[in-house]
This record gives sequence, structure tokens and C-alpha cells, in this order.
Amino acid sequence: MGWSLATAGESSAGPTAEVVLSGDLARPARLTVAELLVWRQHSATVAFECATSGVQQHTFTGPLLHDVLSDAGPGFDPGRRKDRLRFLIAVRGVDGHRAVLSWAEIDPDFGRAPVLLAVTLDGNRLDRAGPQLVLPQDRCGARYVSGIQAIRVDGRYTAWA
Ligand SMILES: Nc1nc2c(c(=O)[nH]1)N[C@H]1C(S)=C(S)[C@@H](COP(=O)(O)O)O[C@H]1N2
Ligand SMILES: [Mo]
Repeated sequence: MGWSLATAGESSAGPTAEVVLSGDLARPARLTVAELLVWRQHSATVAFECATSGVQQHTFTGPLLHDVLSDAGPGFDPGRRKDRLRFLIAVRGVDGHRAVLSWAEIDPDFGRAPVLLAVTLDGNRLDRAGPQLVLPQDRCGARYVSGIQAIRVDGRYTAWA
């Protein structure tokens, strides 16, 4: 057999990363960078400090995390604001690095943080590396989870059950 055009999940440049959206969602999904380009794209030029490598500045583009997760159907009644306050968003990179946000942090009715699920970094697409979390409000870089492999929405906080 000769060479073939890209098949699902691969291209001549290597495998394509997928982000798994799971948890309390009506429409769980697996999304590639190409699919994340369908949402309205936002740009953010940010500076953050790393404890080991100092201050870095980058320009990212991608959809709002809130837009992507809202389309996946989180399990609350959107008309009842108090319901949303129990929801957590856990973001995990391929290397196991993870960060937890509250739903209210990115909700336009509460914290309104313009958090991106970035699909480009300084003009380069992240198809193979996977998307990166961008939190323009953060002074430190530690929550800028790169190589995002999974995002889990959890509305059943049970520690006080
Ligand atoms: N997947 C993953 N993302 C990560 C990290 C990590 O260890 N793994 N480190 C974080 C930290 S501590 C910083 S400061 C930023 C910037 O890292 P960079 O210097 O690799 O750009 O990435 C963040 N994102
Ligand atoms: Mo860091």
C-alpha cells in the first residue's frame, strides 16, 4: 500500500489530540482542536509568572471555556442561579497536572473570568499538543494547564454528604 490521506485521529504530522468532556453533562464529547475552532474565537495576550522560569508573555486564541461547556449541557437549570454554584470544573493535562475551577468563576453572572480553551499559542495550532487553559486573571502560570486531555464537570460535591 502507498501512503494515504489523514485518517481519523492522525495526520502526516502525527496524532491529533482529543479533549474528553465528561461528568454532569447532557452531551459529553471528545473534541479536537479543529472542532474547537467552530466556536467563536477569542484572543488573549497574557503575561504570567512561573516560579522556575520567570515571567512569560504569550498570545493565545480559542473559544471561551464557558461557551464549550455550556454547549455540552451541564446538569443545572440555567434559570436557577444558585444551582450553578455547586459545580466544579476539573482540568487535566496529559502529564497529570490538574487544576480545579468553580463554574461560578467563569459564569457571566458571577466571576466572569474570560478563561479560554486555547487552540493556538503564539500563532501555532495546538492540534498535536492539545489545547491549553488560559486564565488572563491569574498572576501565576500554574493553572495554564497545557496538553489538556480531559475536562470533568462535577455538580455533586459530596464531602458534606
Ligand atoms: N500539563 C501541564 N501544564 C502546565 C504545567 C505542567 O507541569 N503540566 N505547568 C504549569 C506552570 S507551573 C506554568 S508556570 C505554565 C508555564 O509553563 P511553561 O514554562 O512550560 O510555558 O504552565 C503550566 N501548565
Ligand atoms: Mo510555573
